[in-house]
Amino acid sequence: MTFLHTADWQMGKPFARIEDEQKRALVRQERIHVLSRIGAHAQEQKAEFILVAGDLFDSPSPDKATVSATCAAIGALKVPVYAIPGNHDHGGPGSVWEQPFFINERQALAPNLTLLLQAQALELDSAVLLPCPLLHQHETGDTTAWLRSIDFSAFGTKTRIVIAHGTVQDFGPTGDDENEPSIANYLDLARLPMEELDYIALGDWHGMKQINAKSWYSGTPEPDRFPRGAGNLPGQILAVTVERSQNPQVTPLSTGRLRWHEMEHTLSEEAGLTSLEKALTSDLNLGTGLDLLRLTLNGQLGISALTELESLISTWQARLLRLRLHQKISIAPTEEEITALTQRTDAPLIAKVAEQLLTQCRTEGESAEIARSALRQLHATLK
Ligand SMILES: [Mn+2]
Repeated sequence: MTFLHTADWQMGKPFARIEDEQKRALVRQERIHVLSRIGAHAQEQKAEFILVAGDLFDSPSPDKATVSATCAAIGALKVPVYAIPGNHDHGGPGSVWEQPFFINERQALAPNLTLLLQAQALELDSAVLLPCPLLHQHETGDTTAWLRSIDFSAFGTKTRIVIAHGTVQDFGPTGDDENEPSIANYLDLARLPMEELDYIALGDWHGMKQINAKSWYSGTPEPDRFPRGAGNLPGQILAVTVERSQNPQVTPLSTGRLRWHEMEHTLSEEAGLTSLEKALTSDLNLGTGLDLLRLTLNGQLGISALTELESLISTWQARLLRLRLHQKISIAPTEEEITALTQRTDAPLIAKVAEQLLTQCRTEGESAEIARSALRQLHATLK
């Protein structure tokens, strides 16, 4: 039996840091579009169903347009979809899952979607789903605890699949969810009766990750943030083929379309801006309208080169869906520029001011920053 495992769709994620309204809409829309790519994989793999291991929506109160678009995209999937609530869209009173608008849209547009809102087994023809839904944003207890003491003999030879959302180990100071202390929603897989289970579909970690022979995070199908180190592989779903009492065969399938890049580049007067342009166009192959870039620039540039850089940056700001720039370049006027500013027999006052600004530029702090800016303006005026 084969099914697809996905999680962390986070439909309606606002992407508020993308200033341009059209680009922001495009990035948001891509999260809906990814479902059609998941659907194509479902057909190709002859998947019996699709599991969503939490955080289908980005918030417990998504707007109506997001609810409608999501339900329509799920309805187009042609296979049953089973989902549990995660920390972003937790269940319980007042949750999206209880709102009349969602209930109506699910019925009208996504009759193939089943929400698993309770920790209780759901028997399908070929498998038993064992959901561990989150009913609060921060669950202090382990949502998988109920599986430690149930009678598995009732399920016979059906494949047993756990669906859970949370942290299984300390991946870093704050887990994967920047708003969450890693201690919340902790899943103690070591305490589960592993031999009674066949697959554990995990959500919350946005990269794909295998935890043990039977437990995997699928990651988010469409990347939603800049890379977090090697080994974090978002933009995929998992095709899982599994039988009772056998280790699952898990195949990652690519679904992501947006490209989130991270790059650090050091500029120098000698190398000029060509090295940066080459890095952006040939190395990263940017410019397809699907790229977002976090760029850190180090090094030193002269006054004219810095102005050229600004124009290059504004071009890339237009081309990219987002350019997040960490500008750490210091100004280092070239010999020519220094001469042009300070050796002015025709304007001794300008020469004097330029001398003072140059001295101030070489210091640290705010006054140096102001001096650099003043020097550039002075240089521009004299050109
Ligand atoms: Mn989550």
